[in-house]
Amino acid sequence: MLTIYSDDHHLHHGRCELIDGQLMPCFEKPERADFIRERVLARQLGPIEPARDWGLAPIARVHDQGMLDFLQGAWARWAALGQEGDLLPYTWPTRTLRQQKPDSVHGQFGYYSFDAGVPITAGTWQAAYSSAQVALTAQHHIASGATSAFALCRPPGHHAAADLMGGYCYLNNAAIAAQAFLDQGYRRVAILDVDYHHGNGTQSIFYERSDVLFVSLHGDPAIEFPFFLGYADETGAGAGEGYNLNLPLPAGSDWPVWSAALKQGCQAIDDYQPEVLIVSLGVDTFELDPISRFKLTSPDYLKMGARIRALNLPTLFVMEGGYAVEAIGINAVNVLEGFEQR
Ligand code: OKP
Ligand code: ZN
Repeated sequence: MLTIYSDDHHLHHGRCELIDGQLMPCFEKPERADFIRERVLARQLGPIEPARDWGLAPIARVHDQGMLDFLQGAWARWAALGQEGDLLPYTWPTRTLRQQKPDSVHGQFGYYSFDAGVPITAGTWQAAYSSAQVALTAQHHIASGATSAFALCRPPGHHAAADLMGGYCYLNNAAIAAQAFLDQGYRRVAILDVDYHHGNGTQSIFYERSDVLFVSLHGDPAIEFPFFLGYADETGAGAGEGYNLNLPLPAGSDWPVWSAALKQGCQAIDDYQPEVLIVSLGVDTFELDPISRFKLTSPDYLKMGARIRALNLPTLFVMEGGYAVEAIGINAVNVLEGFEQR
């Protein structure tokens, strides 16, 4: 399988995030992608190629131009204020407050985010932009006839909505790739999100559309981030009614529980008869993940890949979460090797 990778992800290295009332070093760190890349090489999964530059247009097909302008320009505005530390949002337009974009950089960051897990550093725009280009380059290979490709994206994307960043995500790489398929003439795209967290951004982008089926297995949002989306009764709206399937699972879910939900999700994908499958590949379902509560083991990821292969669809894997860095390469590449039945 071909892997697409960009070194630009190193340009994004946030310092801190708020966990359990304490400022901790960011879990979403450059070593994550480095370990995955090393495992791809060690297992000889296939060639690793750089991203090509497809420009802003395919990103703007999914994201709000105001948010893109903000993300691109935020660091320069922050630095011009004499600041050197990470830019973090801290006030959001929640209930009782007005939904309008203020003038200040902090106010605008609150307007374009839903949590504080999105530090903007000097290189964040370039890293997020290149992460989207990684997804688009892998998308191009599948549109050109490849049966699979691995977009080694970092930063991840599935929490990012059209005009909201959050949960370590700035640009929704999987959604940008899905829209690119549609813009190139595909009529039905399925997205299977196996990350531990609900892909609220991806769901919201396609919620009222029938050309993208979104299926997500994740920790029950009643007890898990992102808390405010991802429930089973969210089935789509308008033309999108019936094209959104959430499969929330309890804390402690292991392979028997998780794989039963995967079977249900795969049945829905099979019924939809998509022309292509995008897998939002998070491996934070791992038993040793520091911020998650599922119990998948490293060998389980081989079985996961084999199940996905059985759908018999051209498949684009887009990297999302996974924070047990010493195992992230093994687990992510296990899915890809299971898919290839090597
Ligand atoms: C991003 B992805 C834990 C706080 C977690 C955000 C998690 C974002 C996950 N106490 N905050 O879906 O892997
Ligand atoms: Zn996650």
